Formats: sequence, structure tokens, C-alpha cells
Amino acid sequence: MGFPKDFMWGGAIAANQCEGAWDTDGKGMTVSDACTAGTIDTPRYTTYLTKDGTPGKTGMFGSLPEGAHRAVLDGYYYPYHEGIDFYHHYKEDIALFAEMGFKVFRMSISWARIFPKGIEEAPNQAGLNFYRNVFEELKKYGIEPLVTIFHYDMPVYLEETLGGWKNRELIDLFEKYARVLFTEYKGLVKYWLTFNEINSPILLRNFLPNYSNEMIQQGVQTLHNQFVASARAVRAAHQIDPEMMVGAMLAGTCSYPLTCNPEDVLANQKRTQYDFYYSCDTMARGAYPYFAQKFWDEYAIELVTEPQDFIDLQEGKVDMITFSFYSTGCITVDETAEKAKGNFTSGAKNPYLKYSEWGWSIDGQGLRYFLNELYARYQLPLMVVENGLGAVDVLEPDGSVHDPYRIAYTREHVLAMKQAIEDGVNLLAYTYWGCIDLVSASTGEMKKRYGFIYVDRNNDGSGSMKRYRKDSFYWYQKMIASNGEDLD
Ligand code: BGP
Repeated sequence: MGFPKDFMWGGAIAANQCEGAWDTDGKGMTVSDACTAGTIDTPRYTTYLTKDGTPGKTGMFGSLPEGAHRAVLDGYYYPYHEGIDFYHHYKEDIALFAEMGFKVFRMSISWARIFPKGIEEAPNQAGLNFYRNVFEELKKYGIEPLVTIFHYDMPVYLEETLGGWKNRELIDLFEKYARVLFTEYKGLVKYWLTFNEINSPILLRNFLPNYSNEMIQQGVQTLHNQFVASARAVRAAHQIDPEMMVGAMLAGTCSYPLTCNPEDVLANQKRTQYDFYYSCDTMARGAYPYFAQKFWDEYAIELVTEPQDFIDLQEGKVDMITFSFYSTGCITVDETAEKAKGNFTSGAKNPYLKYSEWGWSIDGQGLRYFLNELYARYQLPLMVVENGLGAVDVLEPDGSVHDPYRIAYTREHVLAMKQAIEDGVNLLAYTYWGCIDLVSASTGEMKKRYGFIYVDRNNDGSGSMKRYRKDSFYWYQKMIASNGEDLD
């Protein structure tokens, strides 16, 4: 028992949070490039110039005034512009991943490196070459790439000129982009994920203050268009190379009822249906679930669809289900219950769990529970493609970093996966999030570090970009060598 011999251990990153080189080799501007840095207490902003050239800013999820364009302004710091400069350090970084014994490496492709605006006839050769070089470097060490096609990194042109994912034109553009990738990297990349945390547009309703009905309308339409785009990509991948396996990737919004009050139990069931199963059922079963109509009615959603969409959804069912899992939440009808944060999980504080420095709960057993729930429902192979602890690390003068908290977090989740496998779950892979320190998506900080590898880079952009092995690096290496048995 325990982990199967061919279990894929590894790590995960995303293009915008790592690559840097934001305007190099013909890459177009993406929405990430106009995102400033924040902290746990101060928000990140999107900066812009209005029609008449006046500079302005709005919250990361806010909308721009009519006619304004995202712009890089003086006086702001944009952490994604340089990231951790993976663009120029990938060989060194991959050598370190190989040293830890990675079998798989999850990364994303930036659409704007391949199609700078998103609408060009022909792809940008320099962008295609960059990713080819990365995949070939991985192959040199026998590391399997697991590639996310869209990870929160939209070409600005598509967002501003076409109106983003609420415009159905993006479905065709995405299919074209995905086909280029499948054709170009056939034989090099077997595992693909279409959209990172595809359920996220509707999750925002749970915690953004001022969340309007118009926003949920847009969120649900965005999701529909992305489901269809994803299904078309799955079908294309199977046509181009039947060996390819394409997965859905969702934010793993695992939650419990806060109490055994049946009202809490029902509230949690409904939350899970809307937040997770609505998306996962559609992608895995090829049709919207039975409660979708109720969800649309509740928010007075007017969904724009075409008859062919439903055929596409049926023909483009995913081969596997993958998800991010950081923390769990508690749902209750009691409005006075103490609130908690989390990665898209929200709700009340769980008195049985510890919380990270950024206020996210730590819940290894939750992962075992969630894996069992998903396998029971879908009987499709699963992958945990994001899981990790963001914490403040100290680089000692001798270049070491002592991070027992990260080892403890990872140990707890590895053990939970082992138990889930022993329960009978078919789990293929584990890619620890932020296996090398990177820019945090929610806060834009470097200080919130996930890595087994420390990157000398600070919140204000200072630092040498030098890489250092943390204590967790050696722990993960030893754990992989024992295929999940040696957790000391
Ligand atoms: C997920 C995203 C990742 C990653 C992670 C950790 O939602 O898919 O891109 O950043 O969360 O979040 P953060 O960086 O905010 O700590």
C-alpha cells in the first residue's frame, strides 16, 4: 500500500508570478502587468490612464472607467515585471527541481508570449521557442511537464478591446491558441490543464464587498464561455494526439458545516454545489448539473448560449480532475460566527484547526476527505496541483533557511494523500505550489514565501535573485526518494 511506484511528485508555478521578462521577445502586455504590489493589509491595484490621459487605479477585481486603458505608471511598483526572472534562470531552477527528484513540473504558458494581442494570424516564434526550451530542459532530467494553458494572465487587448471572457469570440481565439500549443508540443507535453481555478469568477461573490448582481451575471457567463472553450480544447487535444490527458483545474473549495445544525449542513451543501460541483460536473460529465437552473434563477442570470455549446461540452469531457488545496472553510447560518480567510475558502473560523500567518487554515485531513468526495462522485483520476504554505522565511548568513513549519505542513498533506490512496482513491500526482519562491497572487508580495528554494528578492524589488536551498528542500528530496514513506 502507500503511493504507487509511478506516483508523480513535483512542484508548480505560474508564468506571471515567476517569469518576469514582461516585455521581452515580443510578449504582449497582460492584465497582470498592470498589477501593483500589496500586502496582507493593503490591496493590489490595477493602474490605468483614462481617455483623456489622467492616471488612475482600481482594485485588482474592479472595473476601469469607460475608455480607460491599463497602463504602467510612475510611482508604482509592479512585481510581475521581473517576477523571479524564471525566464532567464529556468535552467538553474530546473536543475534544482531535478536535484529534489521531481517527476513532474506544473507551469503555465503566457498567452501573450504566443499571441501578443490574442488575435494575430501567426504565433510569435520567440514565445514558442522559450517554452520548447523549457520543456526540453525538463525532459533532460526525465521531468514530465504539466501545462496550464490559462493561469490568470490575459492579453490586455482581449480584455479591453473584446471585453474579456464575457465575449464569445474568445472561445474561438482560445481554441486556436490551444491547438497551436498541442501541435507545437506534441510528443513533448502529455499533461494539460485548460483553465487555472476555473470556478474562481463565481467564488468572488463570497468575499468581495460590493459584489453586485452584474458581477455574478458576468461571472456565470465567463464560466460558460470558458467551459465551452475548455471542452473544445479537450476535443482538439484528443484529435491531435490521443495520448494527451487534459484536466479540469478548480479551486478546491472544501468546506464543512460549522455545526450539526441541519441549517448549517444544508447551507454547506448548497455552497459546495455552487462553488465547486457546478463547474466540476459540467467539465467532467459534459452537462450542467440539476441544481444549475436554481442557481441561475436565484441570481436572475440570463445565460447566453448556443445549441452547439452543449454538444461541445459533451464531446470535451476532461480526462482528469485537478485542484488547488490550501485551506478549508466552515459554513454556517449564524452571522455572528467569527470569520476566517483562505484561498477562495471563506466562512467561519474552525476551532479545531491552526491558521497560517496569512490567516489560512491548515487542514491535512480535509485533503483526505476532499479526495474521497471527488473520487466517489467522478471516478476519474485526480491530481493535487497546488498545495503549500506561504510564510515568512529568514535567510541566515550562511545561506540556510530553517522552515520547520513548511515541512510540517507538507508532511501533514502527504500523509493525508497516502491515506486517501489507501482508501482507494486514484491519485496520480502532487505538485507543491510555489516550489520556488514567487510573487504571491493575492498580495503581490515576495515575503509570502512558499518555496523549497529561497529566492533573494524582496517586496520592494531589491535582492540578488540568487537561489538557496531551504531545509524543506532536503526534506522533500528525501521524501520523494522514499516515495512518500520517509516523512521525518
Ligand atoms: C491560487 C493560484 C496561484 C497561487 C495560490 C496561492 O489561487 O492559483 O496562482 O498564487 O493561489 O495564493 P497566494 O499567492 O495569494 O498566496
